[in-house]
Amino acid sequence: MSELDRRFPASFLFGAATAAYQIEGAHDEDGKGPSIWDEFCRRPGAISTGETGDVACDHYHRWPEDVGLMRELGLDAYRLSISWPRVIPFGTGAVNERGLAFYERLIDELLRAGIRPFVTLYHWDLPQALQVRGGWASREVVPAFAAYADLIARRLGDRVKDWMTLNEPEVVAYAGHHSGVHAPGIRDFRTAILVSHHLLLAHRAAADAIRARSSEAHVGIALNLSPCDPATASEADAQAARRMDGSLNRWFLDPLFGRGYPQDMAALYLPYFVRARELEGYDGSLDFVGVNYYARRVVRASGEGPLLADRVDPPGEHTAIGWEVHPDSFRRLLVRVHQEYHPREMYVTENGAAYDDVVVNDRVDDPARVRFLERHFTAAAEAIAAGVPLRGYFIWTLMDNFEWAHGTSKRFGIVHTDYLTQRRRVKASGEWYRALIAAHRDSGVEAAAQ
Ligand code: IFM
Repeated sequence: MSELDRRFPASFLFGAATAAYQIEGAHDEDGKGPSIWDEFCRRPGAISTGETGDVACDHYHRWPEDVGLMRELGLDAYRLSISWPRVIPFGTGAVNERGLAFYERLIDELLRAGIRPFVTLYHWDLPQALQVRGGWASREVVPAFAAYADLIARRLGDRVKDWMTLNEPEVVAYAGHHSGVHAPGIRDFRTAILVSHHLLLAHRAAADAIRARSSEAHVGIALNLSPCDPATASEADAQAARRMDGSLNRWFLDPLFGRGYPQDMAALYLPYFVRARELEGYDGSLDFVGVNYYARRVVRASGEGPLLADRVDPPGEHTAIGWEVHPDSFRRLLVRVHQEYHPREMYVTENGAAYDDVVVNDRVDDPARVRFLERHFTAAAEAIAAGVPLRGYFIWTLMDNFEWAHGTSKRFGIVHTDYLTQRRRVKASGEWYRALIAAHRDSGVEAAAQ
């Protein structure tokens, strides 16, 4: 472990993350309403394996065992999301008490196990009833999200202190409304831009609602961020990389840190409608920024698409989902967010890798994932040494789960899920993580004793 544990401060939180639709299953149980993913998965061809998340990891029924696993791994914190249609089946109006009770039980059990819950309000499962009314493309979604946030903060805010409003608004906007590879499967760039704007407004409204209910709340957001590098030394590629950076990173970071939309991007998007003035005076007032990092983007100029920029697949090492392994970009990204935006606190809210894991003699050996994690934790430690206020790190993901358009074909877990039996097996990477966390605890104890 090369003393990796000693490179994190004593208070550092080692966690793992999941999302409701990817693990819970029980898609229509106990009064839950349908979400856009329940609907999307039923469209022929939407999911490469033809699966749905109807059962996923059956976490809705197996949560005591799953909290037991977290305890066994020694996690300090667990990032989960709440399914909006499980607690408000039609998105607005009547509350489903049985759905809320599920999250109350889960959170109580986490706290009993000494695991700090970090709760995401929106990890992509919009109530289908809201989609019928226009979904994120409709302004109506903003007060609806604020009312949902108010309900959750009122009912769970005595026990949950750490909140993320949205997971990866960029993916919600573009995968959901431009490429259409995610629910609701819309393919229209203008809609995607409008959705990104509503997401930012909804973030702010929800943050205000949470803070109004709980003075101790610590509110952030989880953003998918990546350095964007030009494919060649040409000026055209440098500019294309800058546009990609504007769309992926700055379009969200700048407004959240009170700077409004980046001017270069607002000018580029003008033909597609930007209500930039609505963000005047906007300050996302984040207590922390959550960074979801998987890979950098390598970009070249192109004659097509609104950004006139294409992603290039660089040579080198890749994971089973085809993403480049590039830990130094992770360090660069963390340092950049700190130096350019000065967030009070930062968390890695997701980082991890998909590999084609197999069970052999009842064990899952995943040396490539262990190596991936070692290199990325090392990059995070280097960022901390450079002054980044990084407070915790959530591995994506606790257990193999429903990987959206890839179904269950991509395994990111540090715990293996056998989807036929629902048996969980801690992988070698899970054992590696358990050892890292235990060593970190011991080194903290030693430091305190000195
Ligand atoms: O599984 C997803 C997660 O829901 C959001 N961030 C990326 C992960 C891997 O694709």
